[in-house]
Amino acid sequence: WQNPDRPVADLGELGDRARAVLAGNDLGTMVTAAPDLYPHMWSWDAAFVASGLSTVDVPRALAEMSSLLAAQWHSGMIPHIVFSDAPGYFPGVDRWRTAGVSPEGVSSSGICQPPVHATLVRRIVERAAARGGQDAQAAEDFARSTVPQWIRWHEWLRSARAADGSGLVTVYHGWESGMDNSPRFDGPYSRVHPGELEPFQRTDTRIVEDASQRPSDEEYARYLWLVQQMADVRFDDARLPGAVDFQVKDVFMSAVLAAANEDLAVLAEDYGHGGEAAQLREWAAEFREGVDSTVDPETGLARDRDVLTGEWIGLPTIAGFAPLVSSTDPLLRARQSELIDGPDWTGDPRLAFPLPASTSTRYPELRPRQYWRGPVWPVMNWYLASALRRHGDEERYGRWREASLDQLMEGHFGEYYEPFTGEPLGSWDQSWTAAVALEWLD
Ligand code: 2M8
Repeated sequence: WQNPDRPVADLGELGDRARAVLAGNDLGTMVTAAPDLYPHMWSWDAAFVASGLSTVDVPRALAEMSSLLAAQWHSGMIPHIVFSDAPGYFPGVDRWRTAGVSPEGVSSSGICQPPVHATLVRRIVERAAARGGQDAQAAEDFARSTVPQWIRWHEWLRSARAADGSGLVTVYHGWESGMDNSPRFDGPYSRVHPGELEPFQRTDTRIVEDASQRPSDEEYARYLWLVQQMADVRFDDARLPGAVDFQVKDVFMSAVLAAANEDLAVLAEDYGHGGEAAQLREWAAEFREGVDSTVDPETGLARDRDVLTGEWIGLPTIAGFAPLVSSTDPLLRARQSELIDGPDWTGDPRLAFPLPASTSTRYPELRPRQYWRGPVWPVMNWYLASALRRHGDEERYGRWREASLDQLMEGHFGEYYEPFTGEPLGSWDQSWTAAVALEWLD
């Protein structure tokens, strides 16, 4: 892969271009996840985007989070897509059949995504506080008024998705994990047999013309079948367990929630909701322990579990490093850190940049160009690196920062990258990629 047209001259230009990508994708009250492929707001994308934006414009970053919160369901769920008026994405709001279920005036999907929000809100608030003046005031006002909504979001996750006290969050769709077609879900999806499905036309493969970079049509049929099953019970949390053919304890999402509970406890204490902080810390511990308990002693990787069959899912994907996000066990952290430096991951000498791919590059089923089956995702690398740093690992953070900036200098802000050639894949000008470029540069 040789970049013909867009190499970036220096880090200053990288920052300018990243800011231009976010400005170009900004509809005013939401930054779309990508210009053509994803012309709406995605829940976890919005949190990363807001964090990146806060390096430039704190009020705009807070407005992004407010737009997302405005779509919160009465149950407390924050939906995975908030739809803009732009056409061209499938499945759109009509296919979701959320009208009458979502709050009045809200146009959204009916499922959720990983709860990175509180972690990134805390980051934005701390960044703004360090700046002082109006930014600090705006962030403080935002935190004070929205902490209860974030708490409701976490309460919903605990009660609707992890009431069993396992410290592991159930997802009813691969889309909820954010890693849609990761091989982690192949087993559970192989047991989803679409029945009579309303006909559909995909739009993603019209935009990403090389279909091998996207999930297959067979996979999409299963995705749509699950949407239909959930819509048929009107996304009623109590009825989902009896209605949906896909139920997985998602270890990575659980780690995200453990970390976010810690962050929300800090925000709750600082901004007038100290009474709830102890509960949030209890949940943080519960999910932290839940994640640690899934680690396969042989491979050292954390595992998902198929709720419907009881089987562990122990494939070598990036989700196996969930403990690096949440664990406080020094031995486990040391083992995972060593693993991620090793030849199956960032130590593979064939890599264009020493960064972890979404699936081990030694995995026989690796698909280096296909979405969550192998490519390197800049957003994941930043999220994981910031978790490493928070646990004191400045050294690895520094290495990944350098490699990530090298990777991004080709200038397309790709959604994901081919691990061995560094070719940008999927969408270009992807918002969360631009956002993490700004975070690395900050
Ligand atoms: C991808 O997912 C959407 C469905 O939610 C899609 O393929 O249409 C995933 O990478 C997801 O994690 C991400 O939030 C979304 C927008 O960037 O795209």
